[in-house]
Amino acid sequence: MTTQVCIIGAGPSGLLLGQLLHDIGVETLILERASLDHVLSRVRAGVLEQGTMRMLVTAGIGGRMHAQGLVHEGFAITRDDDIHRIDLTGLTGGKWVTVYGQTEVTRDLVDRRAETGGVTHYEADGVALHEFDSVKPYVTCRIGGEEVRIDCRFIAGCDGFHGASRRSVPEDAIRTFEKVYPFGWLGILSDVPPVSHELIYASHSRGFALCSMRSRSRSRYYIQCNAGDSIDAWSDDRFWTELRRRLPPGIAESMVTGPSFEKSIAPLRSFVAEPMRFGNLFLVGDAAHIVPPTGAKGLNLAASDVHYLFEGLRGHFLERDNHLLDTYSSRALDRVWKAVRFSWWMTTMLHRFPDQSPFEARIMESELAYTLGSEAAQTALAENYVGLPY
Ligand code: FAS
Ligand code: PHB
Repeated sequence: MTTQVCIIGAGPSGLLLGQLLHDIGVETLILERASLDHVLSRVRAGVLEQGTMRMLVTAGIGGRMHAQGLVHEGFAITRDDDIHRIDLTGLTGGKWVTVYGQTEVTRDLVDRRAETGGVTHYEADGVALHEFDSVKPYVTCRIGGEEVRIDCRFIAGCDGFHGASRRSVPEDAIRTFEKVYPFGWLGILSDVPPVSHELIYASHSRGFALCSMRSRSRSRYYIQCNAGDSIDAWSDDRFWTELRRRLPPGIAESMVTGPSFEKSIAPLRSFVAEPMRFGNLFLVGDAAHIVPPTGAKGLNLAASDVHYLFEGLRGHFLERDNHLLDTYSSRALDRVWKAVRFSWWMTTMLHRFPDQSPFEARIMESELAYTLGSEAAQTALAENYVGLPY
């Protein structure tokens, strides 16, 4: 088989890049390790920046997103029993975010690729990348039990944190930066109306909590839990009781609870791999970086990586100009590190760290108190939350 760009991974990065390239006549082939059902069963991000929305509209999937997505012009931060609203739109000169689940984004991209004739091989086993430091890279894998070789001009590693792409790079060619947080997020989905029409980020002496949603009838809630926690230790009743204890009484009392139909624990880490290009292999999205979900940046960073790489590949294939391809890594990393900083800052300010010294705990309490009392600090928070420019 041959193609122009072989994309490893059919998550949001791979599907969005594949669609944008397909729409300008660049041939792509996507290799995905999991089944389509498994990819569509994943519950992850919930908040889209306007830049991400623009990319998705360009890729032809604006319809359902605009019909079902919820525009959010602010969110609340609670500090024990106090409630503070962060006026995103007022502080950023009119910007907002949209609540529309990553599961739906993935479903829309899968449907769009099928409609427009793009090829994705699911359950592709043993994907291996070869000679990406040459002008004739190729990928091998097993599809339906048969060994397959795909010759291509470029490889886009869109296969997430645990994928094959970053691991294919020689150790001496890549530098990684990592911080693992001493806690996780226990999240549930439940078909009950959200407790508030906007998100609530709760900082509490018992730990962090987040009240989010997927629609006006489907809630997404998270609580900070121990890094080694198991969902078996968390019945629905125990979850609801703990969530309510971390919220101001007025909010807790008005919360509608019900059975969860999804429950999972996500570990939290900050991670960046530099550079994001190795010859004709480009790392995109979670394959290159991970952020704690506090700042809702993971999916949105994947979208800005795709923006930079798509621009570079369009220059190469349509204008015979490699400048934007050659600057992909530096342009993407500049925005990545700013989002990594913001996600680390918001996580550190809102969570309780078991290993924190009393001095550090006071400093973080003071960071939150200053932020909630300063329009300048809230403006900085808001401009990062709605998304820095590409
Ligand atoms: P993805 O990991 O989504 O997709 C990579 C794809 O590559 C997957 O389909 C995988 O099966 C495939 N793959 C892996 N190895 C392969 C191989 N060897 N061969 C072929 N295919 C392979 N972000 C937020 O903003 N908010 C959140 O609340 C949030 N919650 C999250 C919860 C969890 C448990 C995780 C893991 C992430 C969460 N994220 C969140 C971040 C998440 O949304 C990512 O940023 C987003 O999925 C990035 O998309 P991709 O880069 O496409 O990577
Ligand atoms: C979500 O709805 O899943 C969500 C929202 C905001 C975050 C993280 C996750 O910061």
